[in-house]
Amino acid sequence: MRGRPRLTQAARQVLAQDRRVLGRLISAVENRDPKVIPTLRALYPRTGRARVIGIAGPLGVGKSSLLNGLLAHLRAAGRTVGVVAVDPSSPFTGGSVLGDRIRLEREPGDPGVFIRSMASRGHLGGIAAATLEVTRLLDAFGMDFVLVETVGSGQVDVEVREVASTAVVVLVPHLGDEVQTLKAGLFEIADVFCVNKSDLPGADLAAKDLRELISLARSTGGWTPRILTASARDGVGIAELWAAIEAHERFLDEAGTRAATERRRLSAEIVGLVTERVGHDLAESLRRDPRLSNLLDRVLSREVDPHSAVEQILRAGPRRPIRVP
Ligand SMILES: Nc1nc2c(ncn2[C@@H]2O[C@H](COP(=O)(O)OP(=O)(O)OP(=O)(O)O)[C@@H](O)[C@H]2O)c(=O)[nH]1
Ligand SMILES: [Mg+2]
Repeated sequence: MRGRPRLTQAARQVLAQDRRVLGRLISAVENRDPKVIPTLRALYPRTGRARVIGIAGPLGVGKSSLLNGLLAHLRAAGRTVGVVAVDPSSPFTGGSVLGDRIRLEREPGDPGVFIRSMASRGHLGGIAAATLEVTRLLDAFGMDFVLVETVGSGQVDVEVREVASTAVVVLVPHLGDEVQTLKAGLFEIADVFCVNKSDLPGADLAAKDLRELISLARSTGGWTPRILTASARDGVGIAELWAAIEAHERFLDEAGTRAATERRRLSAEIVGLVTERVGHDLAESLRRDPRLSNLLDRVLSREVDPHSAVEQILRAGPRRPIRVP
């Protein structure tokens, strides 16, 4: 075990709550700029304190509206909050276009809030990898909570599980199609279900349907998902939603599963990073190494099949020894 990595200038600025530097670092993470890695390394030992809460669910169910409500609730209680909205569909825009999408209201200049949108642009390591780094930056910056909204894609919603310790799945009355979505994966990720728009008819019925569905499902690790209704529009049910989130966070601590979950998450992250790095290095070698280029020619001419080529490449071993810093 080596000592703590030296603080970079940018790391020091984040710890001193420099918002401009924080924003710059988030962009660098989003762009997968390797120059940010020394800062991420330096900050890692100072993270692990913030609780990350995921808000997932189909398009337009009121995720951002609920997030607004939670934000106000937490600020009123004096807690600091970082918000990350992940949009899988939009191309990189420097995070401006999404501003409309999250429609978050906040006190301008409130130092206890930092809001950021992220485009995912098909990161090799997945959206989870970049989002995880961003939540860590917000953690190091000193936020008590980081709320992550994922926007309208089942796959991304599932990835929120890799980032958040508590996942809220938001639905609306008249579940119909959403029940199908649930079967496709949302169901497994939810620690808390929130049927929003309870000002519309059918919310209680939807909650009842969910309750039945859940009673059929296996309970995972001793936690039975909470189901509640809310109307973000009318500010109804927000405190209860937060109480359910807190209950799950408490459960993680009391059941002793937080560390195990965190360990699994880190394992997935490291495997993802290794895959990204090895894939990148290999692609480089394939471009540069004449032997590999020769191998490719033989695959092209059907002399060697792709699977045998993989075997040959793996047998040749890594081009560069793996160094553990
Ligand atoms: N009636 C009613 N409408 C609501 C409620 N909450 C949100 N809405 C409306 O639903 C629409 C979508 O709300 P958002 O909060 O943007 O929903 P979202 O899930 O974040 O949407 P995307 O990020 O685009 O997937 C808006 O027109 C809101 O005004 C609610 O409790 N009741
Ligand atoms: Mg939204």
